[in-house]
Amino acid sequence: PVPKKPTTALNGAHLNVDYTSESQHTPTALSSASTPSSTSPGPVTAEAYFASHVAPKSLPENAEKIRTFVDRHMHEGRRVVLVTSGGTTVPLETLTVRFIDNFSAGTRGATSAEYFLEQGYAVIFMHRQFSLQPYSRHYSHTRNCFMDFMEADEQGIHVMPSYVEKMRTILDKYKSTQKAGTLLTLDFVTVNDYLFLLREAAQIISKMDVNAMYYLAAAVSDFFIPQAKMSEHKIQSGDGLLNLTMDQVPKILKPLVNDWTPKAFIVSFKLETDEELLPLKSRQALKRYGHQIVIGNLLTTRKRLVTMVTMEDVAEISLTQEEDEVEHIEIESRIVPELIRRHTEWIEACGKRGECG
Ligand code: PAZ
Repeated sequence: PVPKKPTTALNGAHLNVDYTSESQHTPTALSSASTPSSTSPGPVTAEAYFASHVAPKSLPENAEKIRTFVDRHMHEGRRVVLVTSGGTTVPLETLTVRFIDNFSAGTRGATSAEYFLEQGYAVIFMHRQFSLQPYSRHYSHTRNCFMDFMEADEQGIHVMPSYVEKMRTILDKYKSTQKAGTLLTLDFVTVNDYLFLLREAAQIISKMDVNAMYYLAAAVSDFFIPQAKMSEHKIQSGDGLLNLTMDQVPKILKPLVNDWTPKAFIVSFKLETDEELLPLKSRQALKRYGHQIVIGNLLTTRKRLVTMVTMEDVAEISLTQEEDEVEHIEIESRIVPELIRRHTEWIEACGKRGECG
């Protein structure tokens, strides 16, 4: 019989490597992961999280960029929106070889950012490194590689005539955005990068008294391994199973709404896969955090149907099959104007109450 090695706690941590078999398992890291346990201690508070984690090195530089960007656009009379986009990673090791990721390519965020720019907003685009970006999204990644739209001859390299018109429109928008300096892009990789950057941005923007909107479309990890409990080096396979126990990521919408930026107009997204759960979870988020709007969407239909939930009403925004598949209308072209309309109403109402900021 194969002797069973004792469970090894890495750095005295929750991350346990459990060698249940010496020879029968291939040495992959995530051969088994735990489901939420009823004995879990629950999420740490955001305060405790920030006190026990190290900020990314790029934070001071990014903070300065945000300050300069917001200051300029505030003085030029533009509204500011902070868009989060793409997924966060959860590293399994400090010197990271392996990490847990999610599906989001950043389509929602990158597409929405374009529509906000078109409507005159200055956009802070906080995105997962290498995820889709406004404008270049039309020609990046494997489905729309820019090289498929080009040809070469003796004169040089050209865009193929049938694609010129569409590409010129996008190129013009891209160039005029660059010229106007209305897009600031900042990236994150891990959930830790994301949390520190969002807090920093919110606190800076809040101090500057600008009527900002937050459009939180990023897919943020719910579980993570705290720095203090993480293996420094690559987890050794030991030819056995790996059992992971992860902590819950703090719910940062609460401090965002109550402490970091209490006067902002905040729109969060809620993703579910079970359509029965979505309305309940969307309403729950709205009540729990007290912000302005939750947009509910399902993984399978998110590109043609979303539900906008506020304390006052519930409104569906949808595309018909023809609009989606034949006309290629993007649902963000309907979500963003509706949000801008509501943002305007909200600014006017809070102006009357003397509570804007
Ligand atoms: O990046 P994408 O366009 O493929 O997906 C967008 C989305 C589903 C991640 C976004 O619409 C969303 O719901 N974000 C919040 C996810 C959540 O934490 O519930």
